[in-house]
Amino acid sequence: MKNLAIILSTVMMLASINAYAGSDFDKYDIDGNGVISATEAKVDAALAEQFNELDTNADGELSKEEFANFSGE
Ligand SMILES: [Ca+2]
Ligand SMILES: [Ca+2]
Repeated sequence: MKNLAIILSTVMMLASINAYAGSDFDKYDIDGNGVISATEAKVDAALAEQFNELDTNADGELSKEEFANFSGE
């Protein structure tokens, strides 16, 4: 559990740095590899909740196109 807390706080920190990077997609794509992983989605409770629904091709990552369907609520 301690490691998880460290990982999550690191993710949150990186997310806040990237919050100024531009679009919401870029904000969530913390490592900048062009897709949002399930781990990256965890910085936003609503996104994490909708992740499987948004991942229409079920590859475990959200492309920009898949993320476009995210309502943000
Ligand atoms: Ca990524
Ligand atoms: Ca996908």
